[in-house]
Amino acid sequence: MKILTSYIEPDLDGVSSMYAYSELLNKLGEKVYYFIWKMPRIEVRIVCDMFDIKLDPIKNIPNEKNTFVLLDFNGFDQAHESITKESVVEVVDHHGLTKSIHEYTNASRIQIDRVGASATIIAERFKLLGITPSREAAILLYYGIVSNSCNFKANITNSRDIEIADWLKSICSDISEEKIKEIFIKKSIFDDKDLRQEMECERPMITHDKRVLVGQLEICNVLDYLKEKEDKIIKVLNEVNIEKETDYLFLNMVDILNGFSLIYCNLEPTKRLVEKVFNLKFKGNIAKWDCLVQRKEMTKAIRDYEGDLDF
Ligand SMILES: [Mn+2]
Repeated sequence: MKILTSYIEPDLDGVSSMYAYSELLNKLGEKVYYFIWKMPRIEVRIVCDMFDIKLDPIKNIPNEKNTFVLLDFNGFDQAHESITKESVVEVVDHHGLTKSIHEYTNASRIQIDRVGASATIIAERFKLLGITPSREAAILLYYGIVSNSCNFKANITNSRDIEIADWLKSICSDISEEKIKEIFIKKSIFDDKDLRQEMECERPMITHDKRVLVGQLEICNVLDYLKEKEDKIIKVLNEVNIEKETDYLFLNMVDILNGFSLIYCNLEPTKRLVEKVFNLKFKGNIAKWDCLVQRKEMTKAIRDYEGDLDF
């Protein structure tokens, strides 16, 4: 049985990719299923509720007998433990290449393009094959692209994202740009007790023999939020630092409404890493980008850094 999946606790891009790609493959006559590891990100529920979309992933936990299509990630360190390198038969992603990509020896198709969302690549496959996605798939793909590219403001966005999003809009009348702000605002409202989950800082990447953890918080009005919740953010960072035994840890804060991002960090060695690798300067605990930079660009830059990570 072939299973389409993403990383643990996937975001809207991951979920929309698996939902739509399984629909496409099933329409092409191949019987496949999708599986969501743990609870998807809050934006998935927001969009599903808003458009009355029911997700129907398989419930039984996949095992080593399954083959897997990895969507929206390519690093084996992010894959669920039941996935083996040999069981990966396809990868569709838009993150930086990891070393593992050469170890998926049974993968017959790998497409990793530097676009705003993996949903872009999936939507392009529908269009290329002349197959119209269902209303649900079109909506999920569209808002997956919007969300992952921060409404096309992220550095990584390119014309392919804009073109395919326009195409999705043209085939599905339920898609509206007015909903975008509503989704972003809804996504920014959460309880303090869920802050750690929203900071997405549970899985360090291993690179240069170091444990590097980059959290990301995507909200509206980052500076106001920081003013109000800085002590709570520090508390989470300190907690995670000890628990995950990280060498370096920082939080990328993305202002999804105003279209910029900043790095928040309270650890001196990590500040030195950030300043060196990204050529930024800290003022207190904050280093500001002059545009919207996403975590995936930073993790790529850290992985690609030539030299030791000893700061
Ligand atoms: Mn993505």
